[in-house]
Amino acid sequence: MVESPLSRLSPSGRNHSRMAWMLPPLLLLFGFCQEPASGSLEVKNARMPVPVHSRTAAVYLEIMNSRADSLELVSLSSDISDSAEIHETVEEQGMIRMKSLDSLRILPGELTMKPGGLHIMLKDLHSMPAAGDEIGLTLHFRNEPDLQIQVRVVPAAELL
Ligand SMILES: [Cu+2]
Repeated sequence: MVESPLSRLSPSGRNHSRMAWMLPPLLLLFGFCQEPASGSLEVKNARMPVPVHSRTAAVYLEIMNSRADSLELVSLSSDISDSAEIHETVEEQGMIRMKSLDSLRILPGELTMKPGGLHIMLKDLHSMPAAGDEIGLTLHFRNEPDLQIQVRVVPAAELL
């Protein structure tokens, strides 16, 4: 990789305060942003109840869409599983079950994923996270750059 001024502005180089004034123009120039919140999209309160087995784990979060149009979440990838799906909880003939969605349209405003509703489901975990851990999750959108977030692992009782 070519050594450029940008490489010295990585998040680890926080003591380069002398160069901080250069950051906004550079971000504009390269259309580049490493923060989990871009101007048009913010994810808050991402959490995962401690999984009880390695087959599945649920993730709940809030997405704030500040764009004028809707966002479309098309897929996810996590650092503890190969498979991550968008799930919806539905009631069919008196039975509660989960349905996998191909994509999720997020209207302008706030969308809340919560137990008994929309959620993200990780399958076949490579490792079993414990309360206090953080796992990495990347959200892929059709019409917005990828968003990388950290998900807090919390005791299941915290979600009730
Ligand atoms: Cu599910």
